[in-house]
Amino acid sequence: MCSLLAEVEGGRVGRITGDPEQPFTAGFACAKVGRDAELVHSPERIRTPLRRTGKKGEGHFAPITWDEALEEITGRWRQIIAEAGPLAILGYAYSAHQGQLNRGLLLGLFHALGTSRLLAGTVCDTCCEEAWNMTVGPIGGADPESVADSDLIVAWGADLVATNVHFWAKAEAARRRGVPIVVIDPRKSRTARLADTHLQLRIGTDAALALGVMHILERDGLVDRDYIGVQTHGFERLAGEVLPHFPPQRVAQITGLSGAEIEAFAAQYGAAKRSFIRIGEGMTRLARGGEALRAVALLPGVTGAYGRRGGGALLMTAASCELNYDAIRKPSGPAETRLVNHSRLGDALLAMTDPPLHALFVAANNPAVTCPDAGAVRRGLAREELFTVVHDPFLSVTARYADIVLPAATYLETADLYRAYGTYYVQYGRAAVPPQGDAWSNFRLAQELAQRMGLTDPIFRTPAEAAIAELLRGAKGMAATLDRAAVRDGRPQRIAPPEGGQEFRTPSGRLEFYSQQLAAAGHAPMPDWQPDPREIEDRARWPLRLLTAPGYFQAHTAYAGVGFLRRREGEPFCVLHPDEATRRDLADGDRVRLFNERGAVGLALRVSDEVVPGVVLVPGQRPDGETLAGTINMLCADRYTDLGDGATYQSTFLDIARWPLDEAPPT
Ligand SMILES: Nc1nc2c(c(=O)[nH]1)N[C@H]1C(S)=C(S)[C@@H](COP(=O)(O)OP(=O)(O)OC[C@H]3O[C@@H](n4cnc5c(=O)[nH]c(N)nc54)[C@H](O)[C@@H]3O)O[C@H]1N2
Ligand SMILES: Nc1nc2c(c(=O)[nH]1)N[C@H]1C(S)=C(S)[C@@H](COP(=O)(O)OP(=O)(O)OC[C@H]3O[C@@H](n4cnc5c(=O)[nH]c(N)nc54)[C@H](O)[C@@H]3O)O[C@H]1N2
Ligand SMILES: [Mo]
Repeated sequence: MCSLLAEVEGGRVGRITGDPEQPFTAGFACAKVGRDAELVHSPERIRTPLRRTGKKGEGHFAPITWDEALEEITGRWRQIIAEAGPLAILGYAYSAHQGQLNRGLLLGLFHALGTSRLLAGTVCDTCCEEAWNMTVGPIGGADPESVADSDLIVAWGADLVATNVHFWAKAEAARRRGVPIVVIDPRKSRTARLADTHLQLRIGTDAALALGVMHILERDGLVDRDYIGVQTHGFERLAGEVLPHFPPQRVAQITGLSGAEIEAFAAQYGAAKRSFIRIGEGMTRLARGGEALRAVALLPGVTGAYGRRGGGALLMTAASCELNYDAIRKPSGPAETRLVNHSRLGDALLAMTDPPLHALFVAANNPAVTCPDAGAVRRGLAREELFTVVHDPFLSVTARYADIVLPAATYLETADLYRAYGTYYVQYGRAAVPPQGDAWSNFRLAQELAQRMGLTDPIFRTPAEAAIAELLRGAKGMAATLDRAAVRDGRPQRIAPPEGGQEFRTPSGRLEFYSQQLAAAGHAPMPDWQPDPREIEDRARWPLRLLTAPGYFQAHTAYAGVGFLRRREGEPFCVLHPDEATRRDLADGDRVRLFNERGAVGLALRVSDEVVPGVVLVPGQRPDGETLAGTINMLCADRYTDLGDGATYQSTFLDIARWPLDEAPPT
């Protein structure tokens, strides 16, 4: 969450800058957000509600009024509920760039209606979050501003220059004081190229590296016995049963790093008192991602860094923002319902029974591009009898499959309360400009649909300001200290945890090397590194492994409607190591086809040593229309991670060939 200043002139958004008064945003906005005037005023925005006139997916629509659209939607929903019950509707709103009211109240609508609900977040953070919760507990990590006091900074699977420029700015400031920056990433990201040390390990081997570092710390007497004794649980068992299996030679074999690199990093980490690990999510979007995250999140417990300001680890901060979310998200309705996992949306649309899904509502998500097995999602969306409504500022690929498309307001056109997931701030943001065209905010849409569906919960008639008061009522932890008047004033509110070391919210109240909760749920109680059998099988059939990473000038597809940023990001491409390219007689700039048993996509080729042989990197998820054909997620597996039922984009194996090919794609 950035704190932004938007200049407005003549009803139009002009320059957008970071608020210099908010210490983390510190006066600058990233390359994407700085262009949000072009997002708001993009000529590609949908101006009115639309009804489909062509085939699903074709994108032919005719304008209708809001009243016609809402009548049709609520009429169809009422009919479906009468005939098949509310579970035949799948309603969801995902994240986009919204605050708690706009994201939450659509969820509240479907909660109150008792429809099937989406287990959201599995494409993003459920795996890493579950792993963190089992290790540290459901609480935020180290304060990113404390990095001013760090003596070592580790970006572990986080491309800070792309996804966290404000943290990167703090890291650079620390480096000017002589603090080294280490990047642990399978590719030479921009962040890796700027770092002091880059450990270019193999994809999915982080647990082995972290356990190998612990092995050396234990061997060399660099563990903080006092801290371990008081603040952690189960280290002795890990040291006795797991760490002996991770001597440097074996870790080198697994990770592809040299023994010297591993020794040097362990010595550096062991010598540091206030080491700060910024953990990214990318390393958890694969089969054994949960285990990887657990192992990395345990490291600062071995040296006691969790106990010192400037030390510890940060995955996310959001869990420490304990607002009264239920007031918005769960006004009434059944506590339990049928859940659909984001990663198997296609399956659910195609094969769910008792009852099958007859209606789908999507807001702030573009599953036809961003979900795993996007081909299956599209086959599901193409079902003629599925009544689909999409609420979006743009005619996304998903919206092209809708029966009714509703124009959505962006965050600059609506008031909301924003909670950060990478910093410890909360802020009320007013609307900078009114909704463009006939756009409605999610909040307004949820209230109108709820009223027309006959829901009587007061929250569906509460103005935004009063709804924010509901979020604050009964807030816990640091969020309980939020002053309503100060929040209403619109200034950033800091809710950082009190000083005094990382709090642990596990059952033992300590950092859990050994987790009884995991054991009880049938998982390994301690982290380990094992090869994944299905990955080994897939690897035998396909020569390349997919590495995905966020685009620099695109955030998923949310900026696909900003021409400038599309051009800055460039033609959708993949990256292959020179050896792999030479072997296939492919050259930089060629057009290529990436394929596996799920499908094929067409992209431009860049040949570079950014990745090692055996890997193909595809940054971002560019919608078809920008690519030569398809979208990368058509190739991605829909299996789940070891923890949290998350998406496994990077457990995808594939091959590459010249584009186009004369023969039919091999399957
Ligand atoms: N510019 C930009 N910013 C964004 C987004 C965007 O799309 N574009 N998306 C936003 C969203 S929704 C999210 S969730 C966050 C995500 O932000 P981050 O968590 O920082 O990004 P990740 O997706 O985790 O990817 C970071 C790095 O992980 C590396 N990686 C991949 N596999 C492995 C592995 O096995 N081990 C290790 N050590 N590293 C690995 C990738 O090469 C990549 O450089 O970013 C947000 N910010
Ligand atoms: N291959 C691959 N796939 C990935 C990832 C990866 O690393 N690799 N990362 C995954 C991650 S971390 C995430 S979070 C997901 C993101 O997946 P999505 O949530 O599908 O991502 P966006 O492209 O941000 O989609 C948001 C949609 O919401 C619309 N929108 C923006 N603002 C608003 C609003 O205020 N109201 C409404 N109603 N709509 C709005 C945008 O126009 C866009 O169409 O993608 C996942 N997919
Ligand atoms: Mo995400």
